[in-house]
Amino acid sequence: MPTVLILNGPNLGRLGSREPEIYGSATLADITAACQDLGAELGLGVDLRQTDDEAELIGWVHEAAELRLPVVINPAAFTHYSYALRDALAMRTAPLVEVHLSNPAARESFRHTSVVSAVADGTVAGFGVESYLLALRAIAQLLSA
Ligand code: CA2
Repeated sequence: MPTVLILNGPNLGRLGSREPEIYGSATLADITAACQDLGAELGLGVDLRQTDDEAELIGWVHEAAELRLPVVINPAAFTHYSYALRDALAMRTAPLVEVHLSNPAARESFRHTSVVSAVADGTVAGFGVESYLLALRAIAQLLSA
C-alpha cells in the first residue's frame, strides 16, 4: 500500500485552541484520524507529521523525494516566503498537493503569495479539514493515472 506523507508546518499543532472562525475547531489529531479513515478507504497509508522547524520540514521533504512518496503539505506561514522549502519540494519524485484550511487569497495580502504552488500538482484551500481529504483524493487519482 503506498504511503502518503501529510506534512504540516508551524503552529498547526495548536489547531483547535484559537481562531476557530478561521481554522475551524478540529485539532491536528482530528485531522489525522479523518485522513487515516479516508486513506484506508482509498488504499493509502497515511503518515501525518507536524513541525515548527523549517529544517525538520525540509528534511521530511528530502525523505519523501528519496523514497518516492507522495506528499500533501500545509506549509502554514512558510507558504508565503520559504524559498528553501520551495526548492526542496521542487526535487519531488511523486505527486505533491498543497493544502490550506483557510483560503489565503481571501485574507491579508501577504498570504496571497505562495512560493510553493508553482512546484505542486495543485492546491486545495478554504475547506477546513475537507481540504486535506480532497487533497488525499487528488493524490489517489494522480497515483492511478
Ligand atoms: O489556512 C491554512 O491552512 C494556513 O496554511 C494556516 C497558516 C497560515 O499562516 C497560512 O497563511 C494559511 C497558519 C497556521 C496557524 O495555525 C494556528 C493554529 C491554532 C491557532 C491559530 C493558528
